Amino acid sequence: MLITYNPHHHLHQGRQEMFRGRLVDCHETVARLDHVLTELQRRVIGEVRAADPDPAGLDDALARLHAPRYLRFLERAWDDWIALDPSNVERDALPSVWPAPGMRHDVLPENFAARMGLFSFDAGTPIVQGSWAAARAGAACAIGAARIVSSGGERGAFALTRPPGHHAGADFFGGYCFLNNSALAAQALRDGGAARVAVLDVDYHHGNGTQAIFYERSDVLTVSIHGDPRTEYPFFLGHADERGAGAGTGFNLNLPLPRGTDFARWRAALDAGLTAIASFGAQALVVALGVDTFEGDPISGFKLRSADYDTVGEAIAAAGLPTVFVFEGGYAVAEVGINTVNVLEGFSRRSRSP
Ligand code: SP5
Ligand code: ZN
Repeated sequence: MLITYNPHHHLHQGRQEMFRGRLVDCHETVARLDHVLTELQRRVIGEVRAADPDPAGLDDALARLHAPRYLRFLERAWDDWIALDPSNVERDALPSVWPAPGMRHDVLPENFAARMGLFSFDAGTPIVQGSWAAARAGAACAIGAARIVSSGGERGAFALTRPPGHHAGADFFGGYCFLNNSALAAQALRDGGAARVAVLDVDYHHGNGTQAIFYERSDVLTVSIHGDPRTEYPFFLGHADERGAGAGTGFNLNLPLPRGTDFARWRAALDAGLTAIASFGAQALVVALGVDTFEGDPISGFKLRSADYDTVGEAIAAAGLPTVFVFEGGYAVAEVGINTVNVLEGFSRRSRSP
């Protein structure tokens, strides 16, 4: 399989995120991706290549799924943050005020702090000077991987990118995410000729952004296995009764599991998700690959062990679909590399000898 990484990912590194009334060090770090790259050098899974950060048609592809005024906001965010107060150059940009339901979302505030609130849902996702460049190149990485799989060049590809994407919606950031890389990869597979595409989100946290983007569409099935939002982030979406709306009714499947879930129970949910993907008749698959389901993850609550990830990769390969893996969460330092590469190794082995 082909592995492409975001060559500009290091331009995004937040300093602190808001957590329960204090600022704590960011969990979403440059080192996460570097751990995966190091492991990919130790165990050769396939060619590792820097992604083209600015391929043809990138901005049009972004505007297919994201609102133009949101993209403009992101592009100018750092300059606007400095314009708000020149001493802000020493601080990451974080929102602190949001429009509640019933307040106006249609009027774009002139005040930048207010605009940040309009386009976000948490105070855990700092914007820094290089965030836009990193996020844009990261989206390019995911779209590029999908285009390679679409063209039949590879059965599988891995977009190794950060910042992650699955919490970002059409017009909001949050959960360390700005642009929805997995959704953009799914759309690229559609544009490449797959009539039905499935997104399988195995990150610990519900893929609320991806669900929202495709909620009323029947051509993209979204499946997410995640910590029950009654107790787990992102809290306000991801329940089992969310099945899609309008034309998309029946094309969203949430499989929430309680904190503390072990691999046997998680694996049963994976099988249910893969069964739904087969019944849907998917012609291509995007895996939103978060490895924050690991027992040692510092911010999550499932109990998967490193060896389990190999089994996950095998099970995904057994679906027999052209597959684009997109890197999402996973925060337990070195094991992030081992666990991610275990998935890819299981997938590759099973792909070669089905
Ligand atoms: C892509 C992804 O996995 N995003 C997850 C975003 C979770 N953000 C909230 C996490 C708050 C956890 N803080 C724990 C502090 C422990 N000292
Ligand atoms: Zn996560």
